[in-house]
Amino acid sequence: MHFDILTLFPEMFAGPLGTSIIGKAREKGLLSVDLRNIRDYALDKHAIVDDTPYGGGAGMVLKADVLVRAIEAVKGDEPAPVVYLTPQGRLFDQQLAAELAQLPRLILLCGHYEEIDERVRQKWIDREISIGDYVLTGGELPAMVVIDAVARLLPGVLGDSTSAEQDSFQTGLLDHPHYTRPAEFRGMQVPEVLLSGNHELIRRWRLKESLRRTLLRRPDLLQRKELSEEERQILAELEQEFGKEENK
Ligand code: 4G3
Repeated sequence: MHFDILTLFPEMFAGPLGTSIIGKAREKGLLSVDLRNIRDYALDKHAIVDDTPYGGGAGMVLKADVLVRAIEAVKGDEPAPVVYLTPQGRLFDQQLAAELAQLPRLILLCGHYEEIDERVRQKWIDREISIGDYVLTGGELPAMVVIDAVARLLPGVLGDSTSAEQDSFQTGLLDHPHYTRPAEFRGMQVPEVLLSGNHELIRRWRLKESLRRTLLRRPDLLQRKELSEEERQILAELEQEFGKEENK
């Protein structure tokens, strides 16, 4: 998969996209990233990219001509959706990450000022994505979040030990607790079942602890999930343990 990034601050991307799993995946050619500085598409001698808003008010607006020159230059002949990272976009989640991972190419536009000229949005932006209900100084961190979440779903990017299929948002449940050696640490024990070697008991314990966490921390996830008979039964046990009878 190929990502084109349009940004005023390409230097922000080196660390996150050059390190660890994403860096390795790029070395292996499993994904590629092309960084373009929007300022390179400003034609005046001061390379001005923004201007004051019509109608007045605070903040600056990224100029339409500069943005469209950058978008058209990067687009080439191969069609690719242009994604604008903005708090006004569709909330990014695992399902959207999985959808985007099916595409051969994505163009990500990062604003660093309040907004872009609305005419660019109307005609050149295919989708708008928000990584959450908060405002950042720019769309660069959101773009990196999207790339990271999408890239790790691409074939070969994760090793067997970190398979994406076991992810909490793939199963619809939060992850269960994890332990490693030693079996006792400062008087705290690892749950005995995990030392038992009984794989069926371990599987059920993990499922129960996943359900417990989801029930306590993210009941909204449970409402949306299709539950198996076993999951229903374990939930009933948990509700007994909690001594309450909500959550059908
Ligand atoms: C547009 C995205 C862009 C308008 C961008 C701020 C947060 C997100 C920006 C605007 C951003 C997000 C740049 N901050 N939640 N900052 O995905 O007000």
